[in-house]
Amino acid sequence: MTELAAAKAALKTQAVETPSWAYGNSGTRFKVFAQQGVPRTPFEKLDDAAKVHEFTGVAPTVALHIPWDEVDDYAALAKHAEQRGVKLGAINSNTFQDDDYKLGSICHPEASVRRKAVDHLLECVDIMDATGSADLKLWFADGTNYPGQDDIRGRQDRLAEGLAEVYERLGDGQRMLLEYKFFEPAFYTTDVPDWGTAYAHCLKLGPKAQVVVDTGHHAPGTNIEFIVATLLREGKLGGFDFNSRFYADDDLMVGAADPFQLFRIMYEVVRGGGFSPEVAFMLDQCHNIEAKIPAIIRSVMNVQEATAKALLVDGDALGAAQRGGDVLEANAVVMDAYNTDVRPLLREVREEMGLDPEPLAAYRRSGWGERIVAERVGGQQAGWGA
Ligand code: PSV
Ligand code: MN
Repeated sequence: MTELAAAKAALKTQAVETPSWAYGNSGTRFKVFAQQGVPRTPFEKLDDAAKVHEFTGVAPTVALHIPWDEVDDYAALAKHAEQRGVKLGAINSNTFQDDDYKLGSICHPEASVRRKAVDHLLECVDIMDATGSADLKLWFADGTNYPGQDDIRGRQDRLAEGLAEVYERLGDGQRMLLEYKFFEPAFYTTDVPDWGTAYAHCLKLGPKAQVVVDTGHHAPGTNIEFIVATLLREGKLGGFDFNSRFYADDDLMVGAADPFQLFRIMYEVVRGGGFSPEVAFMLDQCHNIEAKIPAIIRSVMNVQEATAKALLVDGDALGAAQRGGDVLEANAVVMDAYNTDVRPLLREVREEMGLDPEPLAAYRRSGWGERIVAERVGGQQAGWGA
């Protein structure tokens, strides 16, 4: 197979998971701007997600957030997804929106609050059993705001204890993905602030615990691709929460702020053998001012473009330049791939997959956007906490 044919084959098997919450209303802490036609139920979120998959061909699963996507019958929700051509993906826990969690959740100083948080995580595993989801994605808002507020080391012990209980509950084929974030909402210490802390906990827990890299959760200037390369080398990269940041955890469309960084990350994924079903490629974004479904289609396309460029890096030429100490040539090989216009290649890939080569134009022509505005009248729109 030529390199181009191999790249095309890989692009056809790509899978980007979209987040249910990106289809609902969201905003900053200053204002949530409601949009017309936004889903009112988890079922309607899946209807929208199915459209993203229909036009991109590479967004076959949808992540849920509990309790935002709480329903009486999860098997029925899974069936609804399948009827529309998608499947339910990672179950995201939410231990950050109850008053009880003011001082943390599974790291809280009070045993009763820790119990409540762990019970929620166990409930999420029950939901995974019903939906057939493989991944439990954990992000903890836990931390402290002031020196002395709580015992940093004691909080780590509580974290380890809570995680261990949930880990024991995981069934065959189920994993926990532990996400880190350097600050917010806590501002002095965060209990899982970085990949090292997440890695240390996952290593102790065992093979079903893996680290998830949310691209927006790093300090400015952090070399995220180094983290990706290291976690892959250690067999501990469970997945990504893709999004873009200019300043903090901005949750903008992936590839919008820094497409070169996304390419560098995807290059390490390809280089490290991470372009496989063992690594979950998820979006974690909010579309506060832009139309949601087209923004998610654009994001999926941005991931595809970065991946295509990463697949086009000439490995032989790069290796030769690296071994020969030819710094400029090695850099040129990488930049040549990055500067390739891969849009014609992706159009071909889509045509070969039986898709319209232009997903955004095809979506616009489909009339789905107008239809949901006309039909989704009344009821309460989904959004944070809904
Ligand atoms: C936290 O900032 C985070 O990245 C986690 O993944 C949450 O579950 C998600 O955002 C949704 O708010
Ligand atoms: Mn995230």
